[in-house]
Amino acid sequence: MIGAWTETLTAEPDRPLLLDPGADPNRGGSGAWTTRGDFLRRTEVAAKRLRAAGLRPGDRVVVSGPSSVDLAVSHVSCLRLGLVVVPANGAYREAELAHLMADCTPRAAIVDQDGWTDLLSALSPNLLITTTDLAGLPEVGAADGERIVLDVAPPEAPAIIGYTSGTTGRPKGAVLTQANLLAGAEAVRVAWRWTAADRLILCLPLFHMHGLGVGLHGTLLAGGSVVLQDGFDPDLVLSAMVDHDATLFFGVPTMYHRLSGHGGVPALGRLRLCVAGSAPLSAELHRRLADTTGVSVLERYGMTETVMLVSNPYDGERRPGSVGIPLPGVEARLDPDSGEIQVRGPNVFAGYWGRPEATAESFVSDQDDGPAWFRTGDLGAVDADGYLSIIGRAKELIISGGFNVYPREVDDVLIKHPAVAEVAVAGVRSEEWGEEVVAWLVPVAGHECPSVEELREFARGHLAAYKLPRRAVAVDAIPRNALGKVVRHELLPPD
Ligand code: MCA
Ligand code: AMP
Repeated sequence: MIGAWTETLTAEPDRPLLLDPGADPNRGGSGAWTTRGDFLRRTEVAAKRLRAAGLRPGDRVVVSGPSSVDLAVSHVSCLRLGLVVVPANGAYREAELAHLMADCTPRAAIVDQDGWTDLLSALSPNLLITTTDLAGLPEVGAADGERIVLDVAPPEAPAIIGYTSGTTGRPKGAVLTQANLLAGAEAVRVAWRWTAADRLILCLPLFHMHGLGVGLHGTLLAGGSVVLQDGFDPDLVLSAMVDHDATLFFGVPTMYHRLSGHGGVPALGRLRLCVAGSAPLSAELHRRLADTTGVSVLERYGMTETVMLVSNPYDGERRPGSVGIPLPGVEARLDPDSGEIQVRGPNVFAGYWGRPEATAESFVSDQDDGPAWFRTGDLGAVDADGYLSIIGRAKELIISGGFNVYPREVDDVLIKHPAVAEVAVAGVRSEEWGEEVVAWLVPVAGHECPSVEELREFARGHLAAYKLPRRAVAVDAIPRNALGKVVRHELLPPD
């Protein structure tokens, strides 16, 4: 991966590459871009400082912060040194971070999140902790620097561990190799005709594959440029499209939903390509955007474990309600019995960190000696002309605004409320969020059922805010099967 980027970025070093949110003139910044040459130099210096601080190839490093050039530099410098980046959602609370830390045992953390330094050092007293400006790390003299070799991680070396709930259980670390990252970015570069002339507006967080593995890595591979925004603000997104002559926008359906209600939405029509993913884009929203802006949004399908898998075509019909056809290099099929989508290709991850059993369970092998197929946990249907639609999920998962919520993780926190005897959460359709977390509760005898506000307050210290229920429904019993397992699809949506 790294070799491919450095080759692209070495040419024409003065071309603009990244605009920091703080440098954006729309926010009072200087308008100064970080060029390709600046970025290469900064990532080289940073990688050498990380090495001088004692980090070695294969060490895990938690990286988290609002989007910024410093964050991108930190990320890429880790990859150049062969470190393994563990992106972490800034909304994580202590319990979520503790799980990640215990699971991947990082040696260092590069974090800009408020309060995380204390939290992380309490969780792991020997952890090397710094911010994305690498404050406090040793400087490296020219002679010492010469001896530090960069960009030599082999294709099979782990590069990122992305936490995701997979099909079951608590979040697991999906190990993506350097080769997986390259394959993931290369597939969309080719399919979406991504070139050095492109300019992306990127307001997706850099701790998920959508923003990181597609938005940032794709830009580095194609040699395009990117306007970084730290969060989604429709005014800033739309004005940036105009002011920076953007050509690309990538977003989750919740962002398109909010943009569709904004007076400035025709600005989307200036772009060469608008891509949606991470959750289903409703056919209705697809059509509404086409009617108001003339844009046929290109929907694609991916996963943390695989980067991108399937995409509507750049040329040809972008079919509402479908995710399209497999990307170059990706094979996809439906399991004949369950209808599960199974995939294989150079983009498919190496396995879950430290979990051989979970890894084995998530692959199926054929008799044909070809690579094993990864079980996505998504259910699909294929049209006669090969277009794939995602029609359901075999896995217990809620996707709210593009963020994954694993219901049992929420159940396990809410059940600790003293007035709750039984609880189960599930996703309910929502126009804005796609799915909304709703909690069904059986109160303890003699207690009032807690309100949703009370439940949110109770759980806020333990769960990232996007996992908190948005509605609560009191019931007499939670539907369960003969084994006592919650049957979530029998939880009836509130009116
Ligand atoms: C924020 N909140 C949410 C969500 N986001 N609640 C439910 N679902 C969410 N997704 C909470 C906030 O914590 C806050 O809670 C309240 O909602 C209001 O926040 P608001 O300002 O409206 O939200 P926002 O900050 O504008 O965020 C909405 C968002 C964001 C921009 C859509 O959720 C987002 O960036 N989503 C994209 C995530 C993503 O990149 N996913 C890709 C993963 P309170 O008021 O209680 O504090 S999937 C992936 O990577 C694969 C490979 C793929 O296919 O792409
Ligand atoms: P994550 O584990 O966060 O990478 O989420 C991956 C999951 O997001 C997939 O397994 C799908 O369930 C879902 N997903 C991604 N893109 C789409 C899409 N275009 N339509 C429907 N679901 C999607």
